[in-house]
Amino acid sequence: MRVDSITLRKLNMRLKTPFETSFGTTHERPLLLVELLSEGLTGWSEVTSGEGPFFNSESVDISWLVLRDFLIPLVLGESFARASDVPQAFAAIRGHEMARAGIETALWDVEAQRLGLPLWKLLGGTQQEIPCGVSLGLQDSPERLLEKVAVEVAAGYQRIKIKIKPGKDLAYLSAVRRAHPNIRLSVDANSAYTLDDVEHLRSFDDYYLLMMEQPLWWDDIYAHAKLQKQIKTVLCLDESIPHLRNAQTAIELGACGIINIKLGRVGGHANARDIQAYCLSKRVPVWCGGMLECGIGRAHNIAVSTLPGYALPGDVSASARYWVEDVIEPEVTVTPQGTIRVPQSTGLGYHVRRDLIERLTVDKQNFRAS
Ligand code: OSB
Ligand code: MG
Repeated sequence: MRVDSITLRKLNMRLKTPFETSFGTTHERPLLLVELLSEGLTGWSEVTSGEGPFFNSESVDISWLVLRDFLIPLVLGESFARASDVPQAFAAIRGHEMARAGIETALWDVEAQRLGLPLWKLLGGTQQEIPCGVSLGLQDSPERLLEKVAVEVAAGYQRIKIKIKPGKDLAYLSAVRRAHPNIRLSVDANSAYTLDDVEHLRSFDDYYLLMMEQPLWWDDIYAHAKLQKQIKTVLCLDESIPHLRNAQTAIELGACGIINIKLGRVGGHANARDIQAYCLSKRVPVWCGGMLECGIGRAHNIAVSTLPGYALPGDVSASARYWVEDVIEPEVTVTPQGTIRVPQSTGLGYHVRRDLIERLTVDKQNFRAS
């Protein structure tokens, strides 16, 4: 597959409701889309960096610069037998996993189309229907959170995750647990606590959570291992796992019992699959995280979630929870049982709405092989 042309597009899409985490609030989601042309086929992907370097060290504008000046020149005009060969071409670049994933995952879409396969089948997926959960942002009051939880439970979602931070945790958690004694419930702190909070975090053990996601520093696996020894709630790492080696370190150290896999955070499908295969071999359940993606990133996440070992509901939910209008057709919908039925057509399995994308585009640059 020769990389003939790559187009980067920046879009601004307004979230239906602002999403607040311990690191900030997103109203407008800046999106960075990659359109890759190869021998007559078009692959699409989404770079999942945020508006600033708050989740990890990347941002939409930083990723754009790294793509433009470093990653695109390494692949433009080059031929790849398989999309899984792309990470090797980027071996000299440190970090910037989300930017790398932008090119790698677009080429996977191309490869699947070339072979006439749905992307999930090319990846080795086996599940035709994937279990879904939701991630609820920080709310102004426990009452407001209870309203949100009730809506998602009624919609059928199989797991509710609530964002927490110091001062917005136990009161919220106990209200939800009291109202819903039997739901699968988890919390995500996005690194809002420290090891001085061990006693406090131990009191979360009373709420029989499915997991506690990334309570401590984004880059500190050892600290999570120390915490895990002192609490019963199973820890799940998100920010701390940018590649397979950190997944191996975390599991060997006992820093977590579950891993959240995000395509962007780990540099694309090949790396995500390496982590999935390793976790499966260690019997560590994984699930697919989300980064408030539009339909293109969401379609890639659905494909990822079909692999063996994705045993827990992911954060991949219906388009309509985020967007008035999504950029794919049909939009992603969730069944009353809280599942997504995996599309059967080739590539991503959804039609990309180029007209809507053009209308929402605020910046665009094309790179063509000579
Ligand atoms: O930590 O999982 C996270 C959103 C932005 C940045 C980090 C995270 C999240 C979410 C939202 O939890 C998941 C989603 O609904 O896409
Ligand atoms: Mg998280």
